[in-house]
Amino acid sequence: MYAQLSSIIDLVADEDADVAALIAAENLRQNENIPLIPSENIVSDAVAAALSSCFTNKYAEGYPHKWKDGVAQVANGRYYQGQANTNQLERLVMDRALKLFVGDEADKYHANVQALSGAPANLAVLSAFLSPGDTFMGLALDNGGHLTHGHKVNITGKFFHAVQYGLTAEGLLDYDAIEKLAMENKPKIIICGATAYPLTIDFKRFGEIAKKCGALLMADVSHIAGLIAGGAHESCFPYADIMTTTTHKTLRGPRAGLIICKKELGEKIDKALFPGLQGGPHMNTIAALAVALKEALDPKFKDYAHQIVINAKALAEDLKAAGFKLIGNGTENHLILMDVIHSSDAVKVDDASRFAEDLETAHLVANKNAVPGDLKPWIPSGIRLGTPAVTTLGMKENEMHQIAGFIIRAAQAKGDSEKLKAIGEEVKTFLQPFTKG
Ligand code: DSN
Repeated sequence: MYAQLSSIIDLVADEDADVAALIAAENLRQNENIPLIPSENIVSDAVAAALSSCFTNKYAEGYPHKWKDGVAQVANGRYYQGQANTNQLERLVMDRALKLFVGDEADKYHANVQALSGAPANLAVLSAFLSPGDTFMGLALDNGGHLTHGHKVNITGKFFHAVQYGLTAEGLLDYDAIEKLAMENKPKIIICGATAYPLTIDFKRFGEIAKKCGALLMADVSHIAGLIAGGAHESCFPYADIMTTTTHKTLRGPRAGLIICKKELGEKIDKALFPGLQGGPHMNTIAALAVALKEALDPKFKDYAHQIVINAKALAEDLKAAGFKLIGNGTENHLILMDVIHSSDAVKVDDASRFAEDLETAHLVANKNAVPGDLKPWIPSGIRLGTPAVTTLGMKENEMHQIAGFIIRAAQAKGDSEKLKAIGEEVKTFLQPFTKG
């Protein structure tokens, strides 16, 4: 898949044949399966190369700035020597992140690019402003929220008092109900953002609710960051006080986390992340993030972001027409959530987990997912699909119609492994023009 992959595999093989074989096998798997998990994407050769660069060797605890009177002063705030290049690199990626997400308002915001991924980014923000037992609000996991938005098994739900909001029976955010809950509970932070919500989020309304109850608004835009960057979804700014995101989903960068906040909140967030939560940042990942952000600043990325949504809508329309029940009745972003148990007889299945496995037998990789109203989230009724990765591969509406056809036939196969494998062979042929081998 990557330009340099065969030489990378050869280099690894000289040292470790087992790992080289696994890398080659994973490359083959990625080339022979349609990637439909909405949180996955495919990074560029340049991002992949930066990830494997010599920056991986460098420890850089601290920041390329020091806080004085609430202002980040450009200075060497690291604890070890040898930081000439890491400091330049981290400042570069901070500047690019601000340019991409707040543009002309960059001087009012601060970026932290050190979170190892989304979960530590979210925990850093919560721990910056909450003491154990303090109240915050987030969308419940079984309604499309994230573990770190206050689920009881996660540290965010154990250490803090997490009030969870949900969706209406139709699968929509109910802003009046969220406002009522916020006024009753007076959270210090409200988190908006989701991992399985197919519609746009009204950040302005969330901002009004947060202001009314005296909370900070944290927008976790992990899923839609690339859509925001490319202008295909409204930005959370200026309504959010803090934005957190992973950088590897629609944003198409390395697996990492990014926090952007109002400047006056920056010092607390920086200190909560390091030394509060993490040690040394992964500078090779930060180098790869710099490359990914440069790619996202390119005008071509706007076309990419809009095509993701066009593709998701095309796929959703065909699936709906075939009888699948779509949560939210369709999609406005990059993902589709289907209640496959309560779909029409033509396509319904009796076990969503097994259907996810059937799809994989047919070389279509999606994930099982709870849908609103599921009484047992560990026995989900849904399948979640997304278009970021297939759009990266260069697919458009025509290919979405073909993918919908494969999914519909996989449902109609009702677990017949011969039929599923036959679809899989067709999928492999279909994918060949889109993969680099
Ligand atoms: N695992 C991510 C997702 O698939 O949405 C959330 O962290």
